[in-house]
Amino acid sequence: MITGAQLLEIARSFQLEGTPEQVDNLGDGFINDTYIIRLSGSPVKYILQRKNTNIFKDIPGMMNNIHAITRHLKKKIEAAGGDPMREALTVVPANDGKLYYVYEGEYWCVTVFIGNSVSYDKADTPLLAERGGRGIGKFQAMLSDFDQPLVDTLPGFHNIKFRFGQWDETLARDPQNRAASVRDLIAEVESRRDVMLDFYKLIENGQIPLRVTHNDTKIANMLFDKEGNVLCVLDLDTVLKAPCLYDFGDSIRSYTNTGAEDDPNLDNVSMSREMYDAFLRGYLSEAGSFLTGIERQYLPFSARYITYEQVLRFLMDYIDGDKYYKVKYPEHNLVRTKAQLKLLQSIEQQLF
Ligand code: GN1
Ligand code: MG
Repeated sequence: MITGAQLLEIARSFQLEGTPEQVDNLGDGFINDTYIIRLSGSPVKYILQRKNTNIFKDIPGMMNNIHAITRHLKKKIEAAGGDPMREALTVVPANDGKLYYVYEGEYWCVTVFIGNSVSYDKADTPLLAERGGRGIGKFQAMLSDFDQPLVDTLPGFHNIKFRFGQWDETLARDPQNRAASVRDLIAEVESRRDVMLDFYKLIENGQIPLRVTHNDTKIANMLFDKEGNVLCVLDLDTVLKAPCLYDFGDSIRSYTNTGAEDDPNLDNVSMSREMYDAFLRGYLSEAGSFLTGIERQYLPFSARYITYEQVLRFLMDYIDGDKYYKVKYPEHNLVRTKAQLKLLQSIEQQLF
C-alpha cells in the first residue's frame, strides 16, 4: 500500500502551480489507480494516476499519444470559441519534462482536475444519453483530421480474433479449475463465435475504416457540465486507430443498461430502447457527416459485438483467477459476466 507521504512525494515530482498539501483516493476505475491532488492555498487541483503496467506495456508511448491528442483537441476547441482547459484534458509534465514519473518501478501521470462538472455511472434520462451521443460523435469529429502516428497502447484491444486466442489459451489452462462450473456461460460465448468473427473480417479487409477513436466510452469516462452536455472526454489511455463502431457499441453497452454493469439482480438489467434511440440521435447529429454506409449499417451490431466482447473478457478473467480487472469480492467477475450476458440477450432481442 502506498502511503500519504509517498503520494505527496510523487505529486511534488510534477510541475504543479503550487505545493501539494493532500492526495486523496478518487473513483474506482477497473484498471488504473486514481487520486486527487490538493494544493495549499490554491483552488487548483490535479488528477494523479498510477498507470497499470500489467496492462499497458508502453506508458511513455501512451502519454505521448495523450499529449498529442489533447493538443489537437485544444486547437479545435479554441477555434470554436470553447475553453481548452475545461473541454480537453491537460497533461502536466514531471519536473524533468517527461509526461510521467517513475516511482519504485511504477508509472505515475498527472492531468489538471476539471471542477464544476458532473459525472455519472449510469445515464438516467434519454436527454443525457442523447447528449452523450453528441459528445462522443463530436470527439471523433474533432479527431478526424488527426494524422500523427499513434502507439497501439493495447494491441488487440477490441480484436475478437485476438480475444479468442486468449480465451482458448485460458480455457485450456483453466488455472483455478473454474471452467467446469461455468460451462453454460462458456457455451453462450462459443455459440456466437462465428458471427463475431464474420463481423471482424469486415474490419480486417478494410471495408470498415479505421479512425481515431476512444475505445472505452462508458459514461463514467466523460464529464458533463451542469446543463448536461458533455464537457470533456476522459480516460484517453486507449485512444487508437480503430473502427468508430467500437465507441458507439461500448456507449450503448453503458448508456442503455437499465441496471448496473455488475448488477447482481438480473431483473434490473436490459437494454432501454428509448435510451438507444436517444444516444443514436445524438451520435448521428455529429458523426452523421463522416460515417460511411457500412458504418451506419453496423451501428446496431457494434452494440452486440462490444457487449459480447465484454462478456468474454469478464468470464475469461474469472476463469483466469481475476488477473486483469480489479474485483471487489471473489465472484465479482462472474456477476459481471452474467449481467453483461443478460444485457447482450436484451440487445439481441430488440435489435436483431
Ligand atoms: C475498463 O479503464 P476503465 O475502467 O474505464 C476497461 C474497458 C472495459 C471497462 C468495463 C483498458 O475501463 O475495456 O470496458 O473497464 N479498460 C481496459 O467497465 O481494459
Ligand atoms: Mg480506461
